[in-house]
Amino acid sequence: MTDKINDLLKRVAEFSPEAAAEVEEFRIKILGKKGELNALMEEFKRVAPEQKRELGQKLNALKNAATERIAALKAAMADSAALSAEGVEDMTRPGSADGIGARHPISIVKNQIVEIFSRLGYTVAEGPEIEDDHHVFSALNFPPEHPARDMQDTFFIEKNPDILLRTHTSSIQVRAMERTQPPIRIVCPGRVFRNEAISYRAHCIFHQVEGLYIDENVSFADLKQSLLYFAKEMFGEKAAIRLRPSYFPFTEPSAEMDVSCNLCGGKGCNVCKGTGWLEIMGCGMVDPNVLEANGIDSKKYSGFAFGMGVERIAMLKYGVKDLRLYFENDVRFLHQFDSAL
Ligand code: 2U9
Repeated sequence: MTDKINDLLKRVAEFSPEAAAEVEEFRIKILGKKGELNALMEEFKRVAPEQKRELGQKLNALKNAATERIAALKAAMADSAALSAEGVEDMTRPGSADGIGARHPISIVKNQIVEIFSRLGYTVAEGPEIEDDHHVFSALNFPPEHPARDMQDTFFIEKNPDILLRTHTSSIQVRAMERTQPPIRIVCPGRVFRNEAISYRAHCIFHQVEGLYIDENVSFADLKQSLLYFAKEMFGEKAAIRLRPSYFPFTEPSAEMDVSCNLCGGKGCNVCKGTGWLEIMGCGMVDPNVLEANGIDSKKYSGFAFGMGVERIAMLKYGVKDLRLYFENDVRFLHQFDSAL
C-alpha cells in the first residue's frame, strides 16, 4: 500500500494541465467518491493494526497534498482566463526577441566602396573632423583668396579662423603624407561639412571617400584602369567610364569621371538627363606642388587621387531621389536596404 500512496503522491506533484477542464477531470479521478483516494481508504480498513498509524498518516498527507495542488491549479487557471478576457497577454509566454535594426544605406555604400579598393591593395586611413587651415587648404595648394576659404562655404570655429570643420577628407591624405614616405595607397572615408542650404540635392553634412596612390612611375593610365575597375565592381560589369577635363587646386591634370547610366544602359533617361552618363567622382594626378609641400620628392614619385560623395553614389545605385532621407532615420526607408547588406 505504501507504494500505491507514493505513486499517487508523485502523479499529483507532476500533474501539469493545459486547460481548466483537465484539472476537474483529475480532481474527480483522485478525490471523487469513486476516486483513487477513496479506494485506498477502503484498503486501509483491511490493513494490520500495527501498520495503521504509519499508513494513516501517509494517507492524510496524500489527501492534503492532492487537495492543495488541485485548488492551486484551479486558481492559476482562473487567473489566466481573467487576464486573457481583459486582453492582457499571458505572462508566462516567452518574450518576443528584439529586432536587430538595419544598417544605414550610407554605411552600406561606404563599406562597399572601401571593400572594392581594399581588393586593389588600399588600406583605410581616418582623421579628425575638426581640422586646421593648413591640412584642409594650404597643404593642398588652395590660394589664400580661394572661395572655399570663405565663411559662405566653410564652417569656422568662432574666435579662431584657423580651426574649421573639414570640407573634404583630403586632410587625412595630407596627414598620411606627413607621417609616411611612398608607397602610399589609402582610402579615406569620413563626414565632411559645408555651409550649404539643405535641399533634396545638398546638405551641410555629407560623406566622402577619397583615395590616394603615390609610388614611383604612377601614371594617368593607372588612375583610369583603377577607376574603371571600381565602376564595374560598383555598378556592374557592363559599366563604362569617361573622363572630362576639370580643375582642382590639388591635382594636375584633373578630371570629372562619369559612369554609363545604369538605369537606361546609356540610351538616355530622366536620371541621366538624356546624356546616358552620370557624374560620380573627381580625380587627377597629385599636383607636384602638393607632393613637395608635404615632404615627398616629386622628381622620384608621382601619384593619383580621387574623391566621391557617398550620398551621391547611393542615390545613383539605389534610385534615392531626396538626399534628406538619409538624415531622417525613418526605419521604413532604412529597412529597404536590408537585402543590400
Ligand atoms: C591629396 C591630393 C589630392 C582628392 C580629390 C576630388 C578630386 C574630387 C569631390 C567629388 C565630389 C568631392 O564629394 S565631392 O564634392 N572630390 O573631385 N578629390 S581629387 O585629391 C587629393 C586629396 C589629397 C593630398
